[in-house]
This record gives sequence, structure tokens and C-alpha cells, in this order.
Amino acid sequence: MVESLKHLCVVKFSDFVAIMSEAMAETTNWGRLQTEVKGYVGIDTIQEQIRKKALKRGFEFNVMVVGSSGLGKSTLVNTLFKAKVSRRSCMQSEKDPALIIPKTVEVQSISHVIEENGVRLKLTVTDTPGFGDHINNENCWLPILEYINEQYEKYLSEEINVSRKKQIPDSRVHVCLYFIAPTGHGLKPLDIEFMKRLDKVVNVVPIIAKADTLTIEEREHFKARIKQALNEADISTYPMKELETDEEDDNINTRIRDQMPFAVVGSDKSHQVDGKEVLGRLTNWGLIEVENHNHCEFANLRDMLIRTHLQDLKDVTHCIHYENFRFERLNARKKIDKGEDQESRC
Ligand SMILES: Nc1nc2c(ncn2[C@@H]2O[C@H](COP(=O)(O)OP(=O)(O)OP(=O)(O)O)[C@@H](O)[C@H]2O)c(=O)[nH]1
Ligand SMILES: [Mg+2]
Repeated sequence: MVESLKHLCVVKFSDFVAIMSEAMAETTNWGRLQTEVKGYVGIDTIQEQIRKKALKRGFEFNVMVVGSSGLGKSTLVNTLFKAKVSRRSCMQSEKDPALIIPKTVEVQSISHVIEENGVRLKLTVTDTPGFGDHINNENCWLPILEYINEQYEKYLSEEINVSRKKQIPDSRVHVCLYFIAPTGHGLKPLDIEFMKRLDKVVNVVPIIAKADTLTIEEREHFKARIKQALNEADISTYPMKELETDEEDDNINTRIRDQMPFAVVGSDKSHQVDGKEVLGRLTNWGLIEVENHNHCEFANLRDMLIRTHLQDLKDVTHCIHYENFRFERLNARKKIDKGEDQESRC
């Protein structure tokens, strides 16, 4: 039917419904609709019921920023959510130095509730101190890995509690933005070591920081080198190819993977452009607008994180990363219990 209608330019409403139900039947797990419904049952209200419940509950999303010192991690968090999520921002007053984002010195989480068109999002941002400043950077990933695992541990202990909460507070990190310095050369050994450890426990999205320092050719060249280095080191970044089950997701994610790592510019200062307020960085030679596709790829990153993949990031965290943690932790506990049991019998 769809095939025969494709040739027509105008589709009637009833045909449109037929096309949609055919398409929907193909996208569900159960294939074609088997049972003829004689009258209106009201199945179509399920969507609305879920929507209402979800809206009442609100949404949670936890982002972590990781990377070498001074790459603009705290700034980008503010840019991403158009709010002063990272501690003091430089937006309020230029003259007061206390309002400039300070150097981050410890792993710190800040939660904010953001509301847009009646949808409430509890956003937790975990800002981490930049590394790479020290002569010996060995094990600089430990505090970050510890933080991620602690959140899994918290969730697990709530989950296996005899009288558990109706809704377990979710502080697990759903995405880790890994900042790559815009050196133009490639990944540093420390970046590789770091990401190799991170990709086992969290969704890693690598990004090129301070992309305003690279020319267009440098950016493309740099991207290719990073991709090659990630491939050679067998680092799996989000979205992961292995997890794709349907063709539509595969196409969207392949396009995203081609564009990655996104070359971004961060700023939480707004400027007037054609009567509109835009976030950007004002330089002597012009304004770099962070959301302008011609200037950088910040908008692509934001769209993926918030507009298209937020729920998927949470699902992958729950079904893959948390599940791995849970499996290992419960298995280890079982072994300890068995050992104790045998000891007590001896
Ligand atoms: N050129 C350029 N500068 C940026 C960009 N983003 C942030 N900066 C500047 O870089 C400096 C450091 O920014 P922060 O956001 O504090 O960097 P950070 O990564 O959080 O630093 P640490 O907390 O020390 O690790 C500030 O002066 C920012 O204004 C960017 O995209 N391009
Ligand atoms: Mg910082």
C-alpha cells in the first residue's frame, strides 16, 4: 500500500493513518497487527498516560566533564544549558574578578532543576579538576573512576534494599564529555590511557575543546587523526556501533560518528546579533557564535546530548554500564559469601 501511495503527491488523511500504522507495525517488536479491533478501545491514550506520569516525575540527567586543565570544561557546561550551572560565572559582571569561573580543584557535583515548557529536568553536572598539570600524572583518573563507581554502588545498594524506594534517586553519570586539547597533532598518551579506562564504565563523548584556535583544514585533519588514534587504541565512544539493533538508529548514529569528535567553542557571555541575544566569544577580529553551525559544532553536540540521545544515554548507562557493575559486584559478593560459608563448615 505504501508503495502505491508513494507515487501520489497528496495523501488523504485516511491513507496517512494507514501508512502510519503500517510503519508503526514495522517498528515495533511484534510485526504486523494481528487482531482486528471492532470499536475504539483507547490504546492510543497509553502514550498520553506515560507522558503525564513522566512529566509529573520529572527527568534526571547527569553529565560529567573531564579533561586537561583549562580546556573550558566549566565554561562549556554553562553554554550547554544556557544557565550558570558551573559555579560563579563571568556573565554577571566583567569587573568583579570573583565572578569569573575559578579553576576547578576537586570533583564536585552541582544539581539544578531546569524547566522549559512545563518539562522539569534535574540536571547534575559533575565538574572535575583538569589534569596534566603535574610532572607525574600517573593514576590521575582514579578520583574520576572512583566517583563514577560510587554512584553505581549507591544505586545498587538502594536497589537491593529490602524496603526500597519507589523511585531510586539516580546519580549515575549518563555521559562523560572528554575534552581534547586543540593541539592539532593528535591524542596525547594521557588521553588514550584515560579514555581506555573510562569507556569501560561510562558513555564517553570526546570533543575538541577551544575549536576557535583551529583553522578549517586543521580541524578536519585533527579530527581524522583523533579518529585513527581512538580506533587503534580500541576505545569505544558513544554512540556505540555494537549496540545498534535497527536500521534507522544505525543511520542516524553513523552520521553522528562521522562528525565526531565535535569541535566546540564555549562561552556563557551573550552578545547582540541582529537584535537577538546569542552566546559567543568576542575577539578583535569578530564574534564567534557558539550556536552558529558555520562557526563551530557546539550545536551538533547539544542536539545529540539533549534533543536526540538523552534517553538513549540513560538507557545505555542502565542496561550496559550499570549492569556490568552490578553483575561483577553481586558475583564478587556471592563468592565471598560462599567462602565464608565453607570456612564456617570447616
Ligand atoms: N578560546 C577559547 N577559550 C575558552 C573556551 N572556553 C573557555 N575558554 C576560556 O578558557 C579559560 C578556562 O576556562 P574554564 O572553563 O575554567 O576551563 P576548565 O577546563 O574548567 O579549567 P580547570 O577547571 O582548571 O580544569 C577561561 O578563560 C575561559 O574563558 C573556548 O571555547 N575557546
Ligand atoms: Mg573547571
